[in-house]
Amino acid sequence: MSKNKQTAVIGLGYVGLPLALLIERKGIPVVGIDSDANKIALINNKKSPFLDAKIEEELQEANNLVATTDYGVLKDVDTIIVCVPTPVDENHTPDLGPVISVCTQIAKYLTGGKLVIIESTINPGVCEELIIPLLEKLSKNKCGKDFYLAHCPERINPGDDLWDVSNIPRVVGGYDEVSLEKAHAFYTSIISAPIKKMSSLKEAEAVKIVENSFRDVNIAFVNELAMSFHKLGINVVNVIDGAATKPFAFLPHYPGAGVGGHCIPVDPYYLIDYAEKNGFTHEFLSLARSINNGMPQFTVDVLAEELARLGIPLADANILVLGLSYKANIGDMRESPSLEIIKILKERAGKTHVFDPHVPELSTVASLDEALEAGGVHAIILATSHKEFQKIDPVDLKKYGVQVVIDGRNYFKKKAFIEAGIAYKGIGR
Ligand code: SAJ
Repeated sequence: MSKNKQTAVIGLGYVGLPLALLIERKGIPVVGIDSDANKIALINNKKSPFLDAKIEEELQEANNLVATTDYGVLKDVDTIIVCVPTPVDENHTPDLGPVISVCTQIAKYLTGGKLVIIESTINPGVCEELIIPLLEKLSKNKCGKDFYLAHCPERINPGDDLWDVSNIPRVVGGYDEVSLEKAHAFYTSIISAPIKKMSSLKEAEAVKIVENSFRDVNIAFVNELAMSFHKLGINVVNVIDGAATKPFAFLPHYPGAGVGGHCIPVDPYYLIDYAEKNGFTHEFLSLARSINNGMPQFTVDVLAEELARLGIPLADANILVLGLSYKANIGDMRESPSLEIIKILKERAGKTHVFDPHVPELSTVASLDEALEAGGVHAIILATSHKEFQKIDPVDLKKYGVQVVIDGRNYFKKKAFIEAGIAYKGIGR
């Protein structure tokens, strides 16, 4: 990949911005494009559009990254990387709207042998059945001749200090050999890990869906165990840790209040939907999704059970939910189980307060102390295991009248809560 060629990264979120910063660090001229003018202004002022210390730091050092809302810059680039979201709607139906609208823009500039790489997570068939026909129709150009197309599914683990865009192995598939080689050469020039060539676009599209469906079904497995062992009085976490002493053929996952994020609870639906359209019903993937989607309800049911034991109807109880984001130590609320828990509490409980130090703007109290000092909190649900919650002292909670703690991430030390006289329940322990 010659150094003086310019690259464009479209979509400057959790995937696109770290990628654009990596490309810049590798000395390849890069321009970032995003439809959100506020995000562009922040980035051009070296401010991260989302809470991420690593991104803040990298932005400070990036002197050659330009961000813009103007797709016109595409006429001067030779590699275009698409990193826009591929969400599902409230009925879990895949929404390729962002990909389609970006491709509609790209098609205006698709001359001179440009390479288009799709990083967004898409199901098998999207490149060949939607993206390439759209690009060819709108640009009146031919893939494999006037432009090239590859798929390199994003792999990012928000909040992970060890694995990041520069060292996570990737897979890549191409429309044809030239597309594949071009994309493979590009990623090999910026990533230190192996880049595996897949033998088709469909295989590359399937890899990401499969790796995340694998995680979703494994989480559903332990979530179902947790609900069963809750009845049986068996500590499921101890059992999983026991099984994990087996040095082969076991991969521990842990039960919790639900599965959130932009990947795990979303990606399986892309395969479920595409397979259904092609005559196959993924019963297992669908069942795993419904088990995981049911964990917020299970968490509130356990709360109601514990309050009832103390003679407190849930409807009369004031609840404090700790954690809004879907994952510890980041501020991302996409598909967060906390939101479902809060929705259920608003229908069934007394007053509901929320505190997440990573999402202050949506917290109803500025701190845990503020919620406790206001008095009247009967119970706490820990929905996200932020490290800030580690220092919570059950003796203090008891002093403020908290009677029940439901540990949605099995994060706290159960014994300390029981010794403080607080009714404690985890998820399956
Ligand atoms: N979760 C559980 N039990 C588990 C693991 C996760 O309930 O044992 C829940 C989490 O609380 C969270 C959700 O599942 O709500 C997703 O957690 P995650 O750790 O999978 O976090 P993500 O969504 O950031 O997943 C990313 C993904 N990366 C990509 O899609 C490229 C995923 O594939 C990675 O496996 C994951 O990071 C990772 O390994 O941490």
